[in-house]
Amino acid sequence: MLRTDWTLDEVKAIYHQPVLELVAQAAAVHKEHQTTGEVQVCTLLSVKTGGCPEDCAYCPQAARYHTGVQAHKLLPDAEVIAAAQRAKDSGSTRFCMGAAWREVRDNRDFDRVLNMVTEVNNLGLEVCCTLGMVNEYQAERLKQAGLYAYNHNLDTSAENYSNIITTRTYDDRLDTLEHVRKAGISVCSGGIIGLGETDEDRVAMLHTLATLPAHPESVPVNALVPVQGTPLADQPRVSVWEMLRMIATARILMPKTMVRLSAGRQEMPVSEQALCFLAGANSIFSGEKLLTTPNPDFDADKQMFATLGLTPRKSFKDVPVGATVLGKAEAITVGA
Ligand code: SAM
Ligand code: DTB
Ligand code: SF4
Repeated sequence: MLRTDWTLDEVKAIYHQPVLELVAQAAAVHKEHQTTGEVQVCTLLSVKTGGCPEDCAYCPQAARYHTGVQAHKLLPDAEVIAAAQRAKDSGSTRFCMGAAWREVRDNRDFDRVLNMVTEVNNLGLEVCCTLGMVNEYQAERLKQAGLYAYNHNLDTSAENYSNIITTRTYDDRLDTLEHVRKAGISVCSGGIIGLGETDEDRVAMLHTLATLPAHPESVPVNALVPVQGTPLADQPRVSVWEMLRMIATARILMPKTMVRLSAGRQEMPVSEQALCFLAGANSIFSGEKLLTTPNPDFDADKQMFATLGLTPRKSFKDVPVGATVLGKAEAITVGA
């Protein structure tokens, strides 16, 4: 039974267990609700890099920080489609296009992104976008174009949000998630740890995600990649124990959700990543770059899959969006 009525105290109690107890509990939930050993492989492409007007303190693409990221306008369609084809040929089943926009505008660039969505969808990939805030109408257009999933992270707790970002509010973020959900697009939303937040903030963010009207179909857990020039450049790196607590708690709270071990893998030995898979992570980004920072390439991940006996998960297209909703829709996926 999926629950969206978790109390903050319940989440706290799960999160603060001794770490090995927590991982064991999450592994049991994982075994019950997911196919263990199967990991979804997604690939990212920054289709529009840098020059963003927002002030997200972690982000190398914010125009106001001088990070050395090479900004570029929206890539040509053909270049994006060729990158998607390469990702597919390398075994990726989901292709996510990111743009350093505050929000989508109804202009020619958006029309071009809609075309890219259609073309990538035609390749047989699950197509995902992360373009900043969208309204209901824009979400509907993305859906019509063939968008499968939309990524829009809460990033941290509501309480900590204004310490990290001042150019928009937590409610703006939640509104976009509502628009995406309403359009029937699969929701991908998670956060970052290592921003200087407390355990309370981490618990509160997981509580918010797990008590949305329906669980997000995917929850990325990012470790901050500290980038020179951003206000968070000198943050200490997060430890594997912190990642494990986040991943395991997310797995227990949202048993059917894909939990993604996202940014931060470049610095993690295979042994640490293995613990994350044990704790319930079942999705990764593969390919030598995330959006602007390095990431393990397909060959490195192929080797890791061989070492750990993991298999890439098939495309998700036959799973109904909203399968993580309580009750009726859940019954659709039981035994699937
Ligand atoms: N501009 C859009 C937005 O903010 O929603 C989409 C692109 S934005 C770069 C996507 C996500 O990347 C952010 O929400 C954040 O979670 C993550 N991210 C950005 N910089 C990061 C960093 N240095 N380390 C880890 N995650 C990061
Ligand atoms: C997510 O949660 N993490 C990805 C994806 N969604 C868009 C982005 C990570 C970006 C890390 C910093 C960079 O490469 O620019
Ligand atoms: Fe812009 Fe997104 Fe980076 Fe924030 S996270 S500065 S909105 S690209």
